[in-house]
Amino acid sequence: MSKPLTEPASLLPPLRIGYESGAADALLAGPDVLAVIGFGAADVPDDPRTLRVGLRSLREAPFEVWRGIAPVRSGRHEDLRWSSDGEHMFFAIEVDEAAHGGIVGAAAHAYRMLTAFVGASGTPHLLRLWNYLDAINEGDGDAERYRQFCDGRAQGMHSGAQTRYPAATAIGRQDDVRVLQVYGLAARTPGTAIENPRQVSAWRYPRQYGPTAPTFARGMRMQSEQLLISGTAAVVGHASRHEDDLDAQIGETLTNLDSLFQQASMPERQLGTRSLLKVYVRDPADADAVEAALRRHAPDLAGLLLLAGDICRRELLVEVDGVHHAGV
Ligand code: 3EB
Repeated sequence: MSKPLTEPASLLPPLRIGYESGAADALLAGPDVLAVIGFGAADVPDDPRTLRVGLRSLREAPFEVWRGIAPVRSGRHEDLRWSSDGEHMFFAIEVDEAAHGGIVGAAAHAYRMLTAFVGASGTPHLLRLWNYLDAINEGDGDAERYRQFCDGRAQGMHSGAQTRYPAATAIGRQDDVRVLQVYGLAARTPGTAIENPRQVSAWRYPRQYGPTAPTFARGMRMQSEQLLISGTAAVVGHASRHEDDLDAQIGETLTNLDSLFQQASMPERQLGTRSLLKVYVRDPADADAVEAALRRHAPDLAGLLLLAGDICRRELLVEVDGVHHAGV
C-alpha cells in the first residue's frame, strides 16, 4: 500500500486585495500591509511596499492595497523591492530603458532580476505580473515596442517548462517616461494556471503577432481559491475582434471572462461582489461608456479602477484584468 502523494490541502486564508482611499502613510502603518500601489498623480511615500504606476486614473484615484495573512517584512535587493508575509510576496522593479540600451534590454534585466530573486526566496512560485511601459504601440511591425518588450521578457524569464507562465497584464502608459515598471505576486504555494478555451494560449500565438510570443497564462487560480485574471480583451482564437466597435469589444471581453471563470471552476461564475477589476481604456473619452457597460453586466462589483492605458494591439480599445474570490 502506498500513501497518497498529497494530503487533501486545506485552504489558505486569502490575500486581501482592495481599492482603498486615504493617505498612503496611514495605509502603510498596517502590520499586515504588503503593498500600496498608487496610480497617476497619487502621492506615494518611499517604501519597499509602494509603487506609483504612471497610468492616469479616470475616476477618483484609490490605492490598490494588498493585505497579507501574517506580519510583513520588507526590503530592497539591488533595484528590486519586496515585501512578504511568509506566504505571499509583493515585488516591484522600475528599469530605466536608456540604461539598458532600450526596452529589450530593460525587460530582459527586469525579468532576470525578478525571476532569480523570486526563485531563490521562500515564495518561489510566480503567480501574477503587471507590466507598464510608455508608448507601447510605437514602432512598426516587429519594431513595435510591445513586441520588443515580449522579446526582452522571454530572454530574461528563467527557461522553465514552456507552459508554466504566470498570469499577466502588459499595458502602455501615456506619460513619456521611458521607465519599465513591473510589479507582481509570488507565493510559497503554487497556483494553477488557467487557459481560456475561447482563446489560443498566448505563447502559441502565430508569427504574425511578433517574433517572440507573449509569455503569460490567461489566469492563475490560487490555492486560496482566488482567481487572478490576466489582461483580457476582445481576442478570440488569436485574432482581435470588432475593430473600431467599442461596445462589441466590451461584450467580447465579458464573454471571454465568463469562459475563463468556467474553465477555472469558480463556483460563483459571475463578476460581482467578489470581483475587483482594473479597466484600461485607450481613449479616455470612452470611459463613461465602458463603465456603464460593465456596471450593467455586473452592478455589484466590489471595485472598479478605470485607467487610461494603451492596449498592446493597436486595434484594441479596452482591456480588463482583476481578481475574483470564489468565497465559501
Ligand atoms: C491578448 O489577449 C491581449 O503580454 O503580458 C493581455 C495580457 C495581453 C497580458 C502580456 C498581453 C499580455 O493577447 C494582450
